[in-house]
Amino acid sequence: MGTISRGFTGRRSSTDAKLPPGQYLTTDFPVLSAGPTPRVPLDKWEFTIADGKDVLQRWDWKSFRELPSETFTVDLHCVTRWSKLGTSWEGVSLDTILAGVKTNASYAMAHSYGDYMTNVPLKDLTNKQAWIAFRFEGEDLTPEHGGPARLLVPHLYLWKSAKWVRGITLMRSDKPGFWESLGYHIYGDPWREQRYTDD
Ligand SMILES: Nc1nc2c(c(=O)[nH]1)N[C@H]1C(S)=C(S)[C@@H](COP(=O)(O)O)O[C@H]1N2
Ligand SMILES: [Mo]
Repeated sequence: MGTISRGFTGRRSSTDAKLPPGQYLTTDFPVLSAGPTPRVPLDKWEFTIADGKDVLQRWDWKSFRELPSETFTVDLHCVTRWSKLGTSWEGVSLDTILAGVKTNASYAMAHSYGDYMTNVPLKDLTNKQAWIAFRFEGEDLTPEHGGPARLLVPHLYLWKSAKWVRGITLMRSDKPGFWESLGYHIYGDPWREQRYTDD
C-alpha cells in the first residue's frame, strides 16, 4: 500500500520505478555509433528476412511503408548508463513483419547497413515487443539515430536496437553479434543489469 501511494504522489518515485539499476535519466538523445553513419537512399533500401540459406521475405521502401504501422511510447536504456523515458515512435511491428514467415528458428541476427549486427531471441521480437521504426517524435528518423529505419527492442539494452537495419537472419542456435563478441552480454536485460558477458 505504501509503495502504491508513493507512486501516485511523487514524480520522483514513479520515475525511479522506471529506471533500471545503475542507470541515470537523460532528456537529450545521445548518438552512439561504432562507425560512420551510412546514408541509405530510399530507392536502394531493402529489408529482408532470411534463414541463412534463402531469403524468405523482401520489402523495398514502398512495400515496407505499405505495411500497417503503429505509434508507440517506450523507455530506452543504454548500457553506457543513460536512460531516456517516454520516447514516441512510429514503426512496423515485428509481429507484422514475421506474420507470413514459417520457421523453426529460435534466434535472430539483426544486420545493419554498415555491417553492425546484434543477436536477439526470436521470442523477444514478437508479442508487441519490437518494431522496425522509421519516425521518432513525429519526424522522419534522422540518419544519426538509424534512419531510414532501425530495429527497436526497448526491453533490452539499446545496443540490441540495430540502427540502419537491413534485415534479420533467423537462426537455430544463438550467435553473438558485434558487441556481444566484444564482451557485452549475450541477452542484455537492463532490469537484471546484464551488461557484460558474465553478468
Ligand atoms: N548499426 C548500428 N546500430 C547500433 C549501433 C551501432 O553502432 N551501429 N550502436 C548501438 C548502441 S551501443 C546504442 S546505445 C544505440 C544508440 O542509438 P542512438 O545513437 O540512436 O542513441 O544504437 C545501437 N545500434
Ligand atoms: Mo550503447
